[in-house]
Amino acid sequence: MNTATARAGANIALVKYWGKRDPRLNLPAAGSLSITLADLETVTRIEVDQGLDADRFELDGRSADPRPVAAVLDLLRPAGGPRCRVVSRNNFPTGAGLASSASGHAALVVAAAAIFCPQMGSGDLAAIARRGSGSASRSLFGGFCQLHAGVAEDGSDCRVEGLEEAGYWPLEVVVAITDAGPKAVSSRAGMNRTMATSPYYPAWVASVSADLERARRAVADRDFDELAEVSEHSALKMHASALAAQPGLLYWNAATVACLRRVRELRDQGVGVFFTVDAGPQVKAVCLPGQADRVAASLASIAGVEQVLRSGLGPGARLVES
Ligand code: 2P0
Repeated sequence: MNTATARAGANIALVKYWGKRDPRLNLPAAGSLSITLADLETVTRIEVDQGLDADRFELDGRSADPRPVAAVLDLLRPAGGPRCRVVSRNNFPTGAGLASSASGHAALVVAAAAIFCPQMGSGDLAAIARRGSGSASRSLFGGFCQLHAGVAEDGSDCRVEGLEEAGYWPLEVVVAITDAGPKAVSSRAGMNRTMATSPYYPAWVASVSADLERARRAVADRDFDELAEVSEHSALKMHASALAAQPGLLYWNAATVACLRRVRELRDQGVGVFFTVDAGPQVKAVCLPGQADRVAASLASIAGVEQVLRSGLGPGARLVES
């Protein structure tokens, strides 16, 4: 096969990943638990081109740095294997804290494996996606999944466990975009700085396994109130550890804070909704089925909210017939 196209949804961690136990192998210091989105996605086409002497990468219609893409391709193709033309498109703002690196790497790995390693199983694919971006391994799975950090030095027990498919609990996500521009500090740089300088980082890592247990149980019981509590706790704790870095990482703006407050007001009024925030200023509001219209209208009315996106939960990364 000389060409392959794959699509992958972004994912939103409810128990966050923030920090690594091995930066070289990109092994997380603690596990994470996420939902995969249906409607915020990356579509990536790879074409082998024997005439190229280096990989080419086009992202959202523009030529982009091919090195991260080449590094992932090198994990899948034979040494000295052919170079590729990679064309990738996100249907949502890139690099703004909306998990574009997760969906992007997941789509890339699935398409590249179809060309170079068609027999590869999902566990090995997830490990390669993780090397590209820790959160990407979670976008290989649909619905609800958990990334286990493992303890083995070679990363062999760092794996993703599918918990439930998307239809098990059809939650909806409303994303309030408060600044669609690229963020000032990447997730990778931000977590490295937190690991190196935040006095709260050890406490963050030590507390994640209890959050994972709580979140798993909440998903198994479809207990929304419990999932809301543990998810908001995990997000705020991740940001607390980042705020305590030197210099402190402040990913939020005024509209971010206004959205967080609004989500809590709505919940106090009986609306099934909770928030989470990643390494950027956007707020993701996770809603019980039937609640997203009200949540979206309320967040859209906040000063500084530029746009509101919506998504249901969706499947893991997959090939597209080309
Ligand atoms: C997460 N984030 O669990 C957390 C919460 C952002 C905040 O995973 O260094 O791009 O490539 O492994 O996966 C974003 O970090 O970091 C991320 P690398 P990645 O979704």
